[in-house]
Amino acid sequence: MTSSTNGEISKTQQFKRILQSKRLEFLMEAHNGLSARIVEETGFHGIWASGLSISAALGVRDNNEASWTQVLEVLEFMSDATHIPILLDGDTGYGNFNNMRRLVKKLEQRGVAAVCIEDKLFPKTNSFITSERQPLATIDEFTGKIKAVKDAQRDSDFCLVARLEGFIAGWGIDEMLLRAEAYHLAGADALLVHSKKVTPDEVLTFAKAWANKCPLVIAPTTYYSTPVEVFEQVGIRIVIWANQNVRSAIAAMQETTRRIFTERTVQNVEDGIAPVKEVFRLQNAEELLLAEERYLPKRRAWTRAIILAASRGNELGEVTTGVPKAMVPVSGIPLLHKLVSQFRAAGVRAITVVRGYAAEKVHAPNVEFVENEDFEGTGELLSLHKARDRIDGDVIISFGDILFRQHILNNLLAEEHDIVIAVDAMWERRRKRGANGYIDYITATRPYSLRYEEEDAFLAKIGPDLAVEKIHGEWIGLIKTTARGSAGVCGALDVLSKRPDFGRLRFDDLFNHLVGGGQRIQVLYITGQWLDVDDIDDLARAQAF
Ligand code: SPV
Ligand code: MG
Repeated sequence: MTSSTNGEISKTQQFKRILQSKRLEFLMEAHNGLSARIVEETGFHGIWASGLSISAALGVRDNNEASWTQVLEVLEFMSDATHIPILLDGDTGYGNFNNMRRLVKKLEQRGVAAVCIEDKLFPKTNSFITSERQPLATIDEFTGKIKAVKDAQRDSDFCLVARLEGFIAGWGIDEMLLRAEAYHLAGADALLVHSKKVTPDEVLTFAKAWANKCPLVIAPTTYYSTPVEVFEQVGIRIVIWANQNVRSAIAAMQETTRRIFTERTVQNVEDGIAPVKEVFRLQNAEELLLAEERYLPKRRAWTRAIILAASRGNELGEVTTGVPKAMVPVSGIPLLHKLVSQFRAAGVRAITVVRGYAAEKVHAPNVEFVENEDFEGTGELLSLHKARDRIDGDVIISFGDILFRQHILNNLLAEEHDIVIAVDAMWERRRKRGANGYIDYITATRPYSLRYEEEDAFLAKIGPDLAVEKIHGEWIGLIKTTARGSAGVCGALDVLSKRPDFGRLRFDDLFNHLVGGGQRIQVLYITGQWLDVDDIDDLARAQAF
């Protein structure tokens, strides 16, 4: 049904208003959901679902080669994509009165406001092809069809436009008026007078003789150069621009395709075609993103991972000559690739890798890269700062030289606090020096416990020099932030980056700054099941991990 459910005026009522309008109204051709949406957003009050254009877009002739249900499918997309009424070019109704009745039922179900049928025979031919040879339906047959439509429609505002093909088939004004009278009496809500002439004479003659007994519609495809005021003066109600969208699409596609073919590049056409973003806008991609936020249980698909992979890893010696640590193979697969697959397995699609040393050697499928040219002798925060504009929304920040079991990442993603860090409670088992002899020990509000604890643990302090009795664990190099947490991290980076020693700062400086400012950082305890690759021994362990 086309009636509205939310207080808006229904599409059928909208179309009725167009028919009753005091001004000249225009319908613009569309042939699929995309063109229909463009017609609507441009400002037209209604859409002409052209038989010629729909069949052309489907790659077939305008001879009822597309079945009526195939046309219906196209209409459904058009109707779903828009809020303005659609007048379907229903050809001859795809059969006799009975087929017509069924068509009306289906059109109403799909929110199509009106149908136009022409007084020819099924299968029809386009009016501009061998028109003289096209036989007209008898008046009785066609008026029977009109009555059937009016009896079949459930929505009293559904409209029928009866199209007169008399001029096209070579008949004169008398036959046209005779038929017009009969169609009007049978219940047609409006008449479409068609002409193949390059001048508007026929339609103007008809309009004057008809004297507004019911609204008149025209499609000036051949007499397009006539100013619309001329139609307005004789009281014509609707002008249909019947096929200009499919024709402009054809011209544009031919030109673009030809250039790409001959020039063997898309570079020269790129600026002249719609950007991909415009495609997304027309598809209303934004709405889905908002709906996902509302309805999806987890927002991992939105989470971005930032992997810091700028350092060489000097402790690995020759292994990292010309190849950064992140690209060192572990069981044949570069560390970075392992990390990327783990993030993907957890549903994280957007991945940013900060690279620096031997950047040209750092690659991974479907990730974006941010360059850190100042990797030499600098701390981690400088690298992170290079990706500052990526710290937005839900984010996972990871060192590029760690390996961990998937559950660690999954558990981190499931935590809800604004900033969460993964901390190994079994730090004593490792007792190793990290990169540059540095280990991120932490003290939390409570130690790890085997029992179920009501209270989450929060970071109190982090650094390499904590008194042993104060150490509750070792941060493994994984952080998760929500949008609020990301804003907090960015704020802290903005402050710290003004310090003259920013180039040497590390994550412990960031965390301590945040904690000092009152930010709560949740500690997610894990027990082993991870490793970092700092030296040759680590690498050997990693092969077995
Ligand atoms: C159509 O658009 O399919 C029409 C109008 O029937 S015209 O092509 O101008 O005849
Ligand atoms: Mg047509």
